[in-house]
Amino acid sequence: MAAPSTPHTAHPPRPDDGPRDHLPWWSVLAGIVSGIVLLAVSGALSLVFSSSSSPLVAVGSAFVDIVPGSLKDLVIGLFGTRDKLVLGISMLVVYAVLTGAAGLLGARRPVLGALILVALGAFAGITVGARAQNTAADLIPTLLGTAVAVPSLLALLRVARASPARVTTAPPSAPPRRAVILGSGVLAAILAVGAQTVAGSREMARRAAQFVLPSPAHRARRIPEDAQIDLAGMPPYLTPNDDFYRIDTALAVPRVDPTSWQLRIGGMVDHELTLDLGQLLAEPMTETHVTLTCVSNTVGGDLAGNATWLGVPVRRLLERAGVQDGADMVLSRSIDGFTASTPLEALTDDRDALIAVGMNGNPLPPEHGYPVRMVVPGLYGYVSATKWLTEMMVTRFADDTAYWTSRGWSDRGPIKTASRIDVPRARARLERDGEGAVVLGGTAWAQHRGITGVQVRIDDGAWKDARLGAEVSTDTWTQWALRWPDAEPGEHTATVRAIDSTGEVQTAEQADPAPNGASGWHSVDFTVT
Ligand SMILES: Nc1nc2c(c(=O)[nH]1)N[C@H]1C(S)=C(S)[C@@H](COP(=O)(O)O)O[C@H]1N2
Ligand SMILES: [Mo]
Repeated sequence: MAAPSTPHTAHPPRPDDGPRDHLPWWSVLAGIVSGIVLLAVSGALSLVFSSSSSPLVAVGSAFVDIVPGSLKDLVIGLFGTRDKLVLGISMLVVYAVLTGAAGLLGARRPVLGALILVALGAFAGITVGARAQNTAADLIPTLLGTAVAVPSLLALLRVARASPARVTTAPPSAPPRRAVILGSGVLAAILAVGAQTVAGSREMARRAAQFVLPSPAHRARRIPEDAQIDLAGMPPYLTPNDDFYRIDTALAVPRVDPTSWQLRIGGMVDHELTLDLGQLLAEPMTETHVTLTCVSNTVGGDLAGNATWLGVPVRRLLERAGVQDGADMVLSRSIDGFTASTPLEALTDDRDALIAVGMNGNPLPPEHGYPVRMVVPGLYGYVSATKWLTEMMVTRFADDTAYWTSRGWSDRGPIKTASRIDVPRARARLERDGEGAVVLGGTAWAQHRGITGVQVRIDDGAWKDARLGAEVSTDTWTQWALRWPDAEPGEHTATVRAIDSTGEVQTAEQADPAPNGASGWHSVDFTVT
């Protein structure tokens, strides 16, 4: 098999000429590097367009959307940060294999290598184009990335082929010099892109921080000090924004431009409304404490957080729009195409359902929906808490479904009464105090009904009433503590259950998160010393 000759080759190399083993590896590397060029160039340009115009983000998001709904409790991690990382790494591995193959095949037939790269670019382009929030302009990063990557591949393949053994008559330094020049060009491009990415995200954070919140017309109740149980290891009563759990299908946090943001309210209404951010911020603001919970939370899990939210009551804007008879649902839509179907009555009764702009005294952090999201007390996030909100359509459950409800999750998402042991942690040790007692503590919630009691059982003993921290509102969680006066040293199991204001005792019946939330009692094994 004749290797491709360079212009400098005086004699065609013989089949066994040169270190053939090296040739494919350099070509594979050439393919991978040009693949990186594609991602780097398009990734950098996506800073100018939108996060969803990045091919990596678009392909990953498409994958997330295709995963069947029945897998949601398995892929719950997908929505937590770590499994997003796992998805990203798996995608990069597949991509490295494909671009490596482009290099390998390109070693023999450069056109074939180039075609594979073009095909990858086209696939990415189609995926980018299919994202709900993208416009034709969002294709530009992928197009330009591919346009730069293909000549890079051809150039790198030439370098890979120009191994010293073959270039017999060329000045000996020519191939290395070319390689150095090309290599450093690629490296410089990657570094430039990296720097841009960091600068871009800093700029984003800076802009978010500049947002000035209006002061509330209706202030939230001050949180009494004894809402917080004074016990080491208890979570803070209000969850700091940085520690607030994050669940969404967004691989890259959508970058919403506050200056062009608009909220449309339409569907079964008498008058459609459109508000920009200035108009929304000019509305009288309500401040309220609400505990948010994810339907994917498992018994004892931590996909729940409590914050002080600031926003405009949904009720007021719906009144202004004039909801028509027969409607029973509002389909809210995020800039990235995520939708939630919220029962109309939860948005029009007297609860503090908000179109929120503030979280714990700050503008919403980007990952929690900047600039505007929904917060509805009493409902799981998947049917109510749309982040990066852009649209609310008044409609009927009979006519429309939302992101998760079209994947098998329940239409109605009332939060189940739940309780959790935070102290001690599983398999931890509790040391007896001077009087031989230990203290257990935890959190209970039944949003919009409220917690009226928490009971704890040690081993097979009787249920004992825990002391409750102050109740701030029925929409927030309540902390509890139980002192066990004559704690016996040794291994024990504690179990907790809550009672809500309807008098209902939290069910012992175990259920998985799908389709409408986990149930069962939380137990913790621990040792008294
Ligand atoms: N745009 C968008 N909004 C969303 C989601 C999403 O995937 N996309 N997930 C929902 C779910 S399932 C939950 S539990 C809450 C979580 O809000 P948080 O991340 O601020 O805690 O957001 C809701 N809002
Ligand atoms: Mo969720």
